[in-house]
Amino acid sequence: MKRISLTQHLVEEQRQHNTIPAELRLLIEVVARACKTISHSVGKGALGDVLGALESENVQGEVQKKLDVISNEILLEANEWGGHLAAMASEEMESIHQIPNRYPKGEYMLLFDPLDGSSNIDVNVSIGTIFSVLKAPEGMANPTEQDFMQPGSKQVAAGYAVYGPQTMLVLTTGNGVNCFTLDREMGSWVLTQRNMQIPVKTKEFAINMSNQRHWHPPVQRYINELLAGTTGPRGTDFNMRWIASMVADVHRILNRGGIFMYPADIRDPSKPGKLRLMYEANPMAFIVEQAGGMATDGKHRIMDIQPEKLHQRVPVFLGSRDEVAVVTGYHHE
Ligand code: AHM
Ligand code: MG
Repeated sequence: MKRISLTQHLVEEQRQHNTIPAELRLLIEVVARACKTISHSVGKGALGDVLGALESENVQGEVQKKLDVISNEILLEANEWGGHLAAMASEEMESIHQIPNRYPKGEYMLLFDPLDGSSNIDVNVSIGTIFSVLKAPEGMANPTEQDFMQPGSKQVAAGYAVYGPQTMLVLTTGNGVNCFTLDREMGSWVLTQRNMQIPVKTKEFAINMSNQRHWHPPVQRYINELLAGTTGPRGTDFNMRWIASMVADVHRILNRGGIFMYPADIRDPSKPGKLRLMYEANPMAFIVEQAGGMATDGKHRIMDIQPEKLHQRVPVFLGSRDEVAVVTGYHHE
């Protein structure tokens, strides 16, 4: 098999589609390199003294794990000096991170969830990094938080790294979705899946069932119908998977179909769901749509939502098109 590296793939994509300017390519390569470093720390586990929690909490009041903070620092340090970025934002930081004045500034803005699926860190289950790239407003040397408030449809690139039995990088720049596997001996990303496509139909769903009693009626109805099996309205048996790591759940869905849901519920109207629009929902929605799937907040296309806050939460329904359409339809009835 001819090995195609991440660099070669991006250069070829630029020649073919003209959508990856050199600056964006370098930015993606720096993010990919940071993910390699995070993968290395994750792989060390207790031997690298990276497990366990810190005393600190992040802006959402969640206790930070050591690896959350380590991964955040790796991404900040790797991306600060390259000259491709105007600013960064992270799930782990309250406000945006300006590029220090000692470095040149570029035209892009990077957003990330440095380590997604934190509850899995200490039990050696797949976790990941999610990122999204936006353009800074023209001529803006020091973007403000307001400049990040762009709908997901404005993303120029999005991707995730999944740290599982293998470390993989899944990436879109708007011309389909491609997957790279980290060759640990060579330290390079090798293209292993081209143009990933989510099967349109599925018999597999992913949701945290322990919240069932709190869901709104459209979600109750949809899941009850799936659970009813062959004698129910869907006339078929559905299977369930929940890794509690969005990256790993989405990765499974990209490969063999399925629907992933993290709905809002009746408990706290000020918290519409758990997942964050800018670091989780938007980049995953971009990837899923590019792979022929669908992503909504129950009512609207996720990538059309006009963000109001950096750490805004949204309900998420994404994956195989036909199933996302059904549950979205129930929200409109
Ligand atoms: P995190 O960013 O704090 O890790 O939280 C996001 C994660 C998702 O990866 C996953 O889908 C979800 O939280 C799991 O939630 P739950 O604990 O309800 O199973
Ligand atoms: Mg997360």
